[in-house]
Amino acid sequence: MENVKLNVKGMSCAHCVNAVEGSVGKLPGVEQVHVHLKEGTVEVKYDANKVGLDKIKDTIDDQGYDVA
Ligand SMILES: [Cu+2]
Repeated sequence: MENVKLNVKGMSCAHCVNAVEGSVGKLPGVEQVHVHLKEGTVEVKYDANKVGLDKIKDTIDDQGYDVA
């Protein structure tokens, strides 16, 4: 399992948390996803054999947020 903390801009409320956690959490291979709203970060635990970091970043981007 890989553990990564991404800096994500634009998340401001519970809706954003749900959008990010919901979409990333649905990806096959993602074990756990947690948004830290005040920090502006997203922590993801994932199986690198099943899902790539690029895919995770793209998914957050698709929800309308900027991944650093
Ligand atoms: Cu929001």
